Amino acid sequence: MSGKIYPVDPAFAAKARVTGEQYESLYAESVSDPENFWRRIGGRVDWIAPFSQVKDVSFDADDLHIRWYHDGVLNVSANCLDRHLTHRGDKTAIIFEGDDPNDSRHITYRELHADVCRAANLLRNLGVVKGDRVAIYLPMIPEAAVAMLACARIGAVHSVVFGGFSPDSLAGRIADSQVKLVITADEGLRGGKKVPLKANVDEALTRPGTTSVETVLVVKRTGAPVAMQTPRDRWWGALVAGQSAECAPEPVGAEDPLFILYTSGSTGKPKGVLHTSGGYLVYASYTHELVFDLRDDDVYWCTADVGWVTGHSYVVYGPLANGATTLMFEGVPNWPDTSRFWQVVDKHKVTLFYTAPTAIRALMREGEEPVRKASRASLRLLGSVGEPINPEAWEWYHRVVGDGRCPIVDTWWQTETGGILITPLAGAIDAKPGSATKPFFGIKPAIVDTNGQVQEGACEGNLILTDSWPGQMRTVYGDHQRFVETYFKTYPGAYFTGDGARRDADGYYWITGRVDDVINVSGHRIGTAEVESALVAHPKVAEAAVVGCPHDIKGQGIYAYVTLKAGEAPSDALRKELIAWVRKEIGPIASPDFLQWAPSLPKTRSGKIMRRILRKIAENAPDQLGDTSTLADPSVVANLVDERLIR
Ligand code: 6R9
Repeated sequence: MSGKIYPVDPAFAAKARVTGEQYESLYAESVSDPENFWRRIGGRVDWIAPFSQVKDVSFDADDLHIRWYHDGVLNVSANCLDRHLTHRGDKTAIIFEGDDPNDSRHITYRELHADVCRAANLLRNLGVVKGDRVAIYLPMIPEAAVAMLACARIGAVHSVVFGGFSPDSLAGRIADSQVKLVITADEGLRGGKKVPLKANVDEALTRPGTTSVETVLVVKRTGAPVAMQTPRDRWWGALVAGQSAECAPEPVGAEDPLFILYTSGSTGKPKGVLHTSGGYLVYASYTHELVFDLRDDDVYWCTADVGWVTGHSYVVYGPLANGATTLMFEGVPNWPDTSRFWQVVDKHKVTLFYTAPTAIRALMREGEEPVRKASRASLRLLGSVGEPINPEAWEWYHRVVGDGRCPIVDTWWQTETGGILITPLAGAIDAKPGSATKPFFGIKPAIVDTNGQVQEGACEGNLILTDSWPGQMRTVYGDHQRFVETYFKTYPGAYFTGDGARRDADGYYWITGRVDDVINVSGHRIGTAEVESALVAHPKVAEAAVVGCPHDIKGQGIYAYVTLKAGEAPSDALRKELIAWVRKEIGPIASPDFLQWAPSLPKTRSGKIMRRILRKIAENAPDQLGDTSTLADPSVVANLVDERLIR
């Protein structure tokens, strides 16, 4: 089970930022003397006032605190822009590739600096001050990065909401952090289809709890007519044009918040993951430089949307802090055709390419021809993120996309971790398809058994992290107790990732997937509880239970069991209606792939739904249901097995 090995390419290693020997010695130093290690690495950021403290951390649930560089003062946007102006002012910071293949442009660091200053001045003039929350609900256009950096420039806290989320999901996020200003666009454009972003904002702002919003700034993207409410709604373009292109960066404490990003958990509403400024920037930029073996002339493309953490750390903050050229792609992999990714690679001479297994699997299904049509000669390193990559997809990515000559970095991390934690370094660590390999500097993973005992050597269990790193989340916005409960109570003294993992005899980590009630759909986290509460909000639904099921392209699909209220009859029309309902309540990514009618659900005598059983039925493994004797009514299982939708 140790898998096939792809050794480090000696030619790559000869020029690599980190070699095998350097990895071993730096890793050893980073975990034995984190204080000195991170003191040195902290110097990669420009500080307005230098830090003297490095690490101040306790994972003890009764005294939980995580602080890095906490007496340092900096400005994140100045680190991403101003400090590059002398040497890289005319270098391209952002390459924008629009949904339409004829729509692209380059933005230099100097231009981006001016755009961000204008936007920051605008926000200030609209009354946004340090600490205020700003929601960003935009497509993948340069204005999204500009808006994020403008917030950072004035010390405002951004909360980017993925453009695929519904008005209700947006409203929930706005209400939770009492957002003062929303930045959106008239419409988004993806794969030739329009997304009514402004109309969604209008609808969201009719929901309870959203009256904190004073201003809605609207970027013109498609030019479609949209309703503008005065004085609330204002056009971004006209207003930024009138602002000064200079804006003094606000001095921000290392531990002042930079952003909130909502992510699904196993229970309740999405959590507002809070990241702060200093440690986050050190960690995002450092991992970006080393994991992607970054050079000054690289053209780096991460396909993630800024609505996800990968878009924060590895489209915007990491690359820009490193003075890199980062490509922002508005479109989708299969429009106008399934060769699009590789056409974009050739068009902009992309050297470093970072995408998700779900995209690789979808493209793999189309065969090699759409890939082979493009040269891809510029590529030198490939990355994967978001979910476990199955070895078949890894091999195809390597052999076809990378022509067998580009190393692959399979990077494991989470919204909560701020940056990559387990990954190969291409010049240092031999790859094994399907394994995220070894911990990055400063990261101390451990595997625990069901009793919480840390295991040694080759083993399998739950993945924990026994020490902090600068990019770690600091709290759940507005609910510190939930932070403590979710991550630090299960295994006292350690951060619990929610993932299962195996470690092989070579010390390689193989992430096996979520061990909690979170489903990883196309690399996006969906809480089963969220989908269940959307379903039961429908007037005809009495009860619902949602589990993950295998899915060829998405990795995991959403499998829902629905019990209707007395007097309601199942029908195909109702099934479609319920699926559409979830789409509308949460967003298209949460639509159930399968919806099975359940006359009743398997429950324990105390009334708890036995998801273990439902998962096995959804996996088409009715012979592995295990012990059903503790069920209040074991007979309900037979019906569910008979009627299962995957066989
Ligand atoms: C960055 C990101 C986090 C969850 C995580 C895990 C899964 C991410 C992975 C991976 C195996 C990888 N995950 N990368 N599993 N191998 N290389 O995706 O953040 O959206 O918060 O998801 O994704 O299950 O716990 P996020």
